Amino acid sequence: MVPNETRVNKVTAEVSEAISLIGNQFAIQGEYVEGHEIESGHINTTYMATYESPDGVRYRYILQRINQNVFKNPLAVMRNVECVTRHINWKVLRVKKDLGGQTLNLYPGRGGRFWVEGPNGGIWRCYNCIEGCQTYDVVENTRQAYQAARAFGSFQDLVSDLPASELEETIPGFHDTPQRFQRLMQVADEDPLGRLESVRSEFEFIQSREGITGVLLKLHQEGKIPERVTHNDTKINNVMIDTETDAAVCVIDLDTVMPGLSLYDFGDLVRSAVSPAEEDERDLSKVQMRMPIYEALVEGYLDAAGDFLNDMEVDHLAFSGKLITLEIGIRFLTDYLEGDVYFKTQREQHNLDRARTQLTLVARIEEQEEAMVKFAQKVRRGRK
Ligand code: GN1
Ligand code: MG
Repeated sequence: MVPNETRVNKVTAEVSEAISLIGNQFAIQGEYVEGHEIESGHINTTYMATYESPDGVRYRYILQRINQNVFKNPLAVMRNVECVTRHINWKVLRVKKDLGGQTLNLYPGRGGRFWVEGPNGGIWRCYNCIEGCQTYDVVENTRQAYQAARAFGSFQDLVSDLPASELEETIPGFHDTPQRFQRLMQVADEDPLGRLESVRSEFEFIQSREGITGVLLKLHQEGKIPERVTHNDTKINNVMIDTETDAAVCVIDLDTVMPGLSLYDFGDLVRSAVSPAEEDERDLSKVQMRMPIYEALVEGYLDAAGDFLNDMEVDHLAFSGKLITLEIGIRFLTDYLEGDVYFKTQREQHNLDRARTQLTLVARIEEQEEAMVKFAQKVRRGRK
């Protein structure tokens, strides 16, 4: 994989001081040494804080402020994360005794909860830092794809006995693709910044695919695919990979864990792994659907989750990749038309660049969709 080299940034003395003020509110040992900013994801603000214990050993912690523009009820997010991390830790220790990897843990804060309020407001939580690992934005080979998919399949397995009713729907309609489509139509109608004309072809590409947006929700309504506890943000850089062995160690970013459809989780893996291009690549000729990577994703996911996914789910693995790629393309384009109010951006037209890679990938998947469907069915037959 190509490591995301820009993940850890230096911070000013002022920010470092602010990090220590937050960190010192959590039950972590030692004295604050330094802080760094982590460029992770498009949503939350994330820092790494290093503490030194009295015997001179340094420990690192992840401090994260929940983006309340995105998560309107941050305490519900925290309740979900607490529930899931507790369940996974229990299950890894008591049921899957062989896993033995690192898991995500929350540290208690002042006030007895797993979050504290920052000096300038906001809800912060503190996680352990998964050591010896890295996240990656682009998959380089099939081994890595297999590992990542197996990790998300195992995650699905780990939470399979957690009742969905324990979790709150923190972002209603998060993977309601028809609703995402309607929202784009509405924003295009209003066209607040007059950007629609410049994205006419992207917009029409999406419009012509309205018919597929409701396929998975309909299968669910018809009782053909079940609701499960799902991760909902299974992009490839949400798996911690062991720097030395390339083994997937731990799935991170549990903010969107909610009741949902497994296929959206598998689909997001396809979206984020099959192309050798970054999500915001401007040279669209680099956006490709690499069949061997897709095949490794199917093998890895089914090795971990194949025993409980039903035939209908397996039949739609390829489709799910196309659908969520379209969905994220819709969301990036909507945000571009609205003036970049949701996803963090680093440059002009950033969301438009992102939308374009997604829509190009949809087209690349369509070209090979039939073979992709057949492959998943073949693997399913082989497992029976
Ligand atoms: C956001 O947290 P992060 O940046 O990995 C988004 C996902 C999108 C993703 C696209 C809460 O995820 O839904 O798939 O960007 N998360 C939220 O890269 O909206
Ligand atoms: Mg996320």
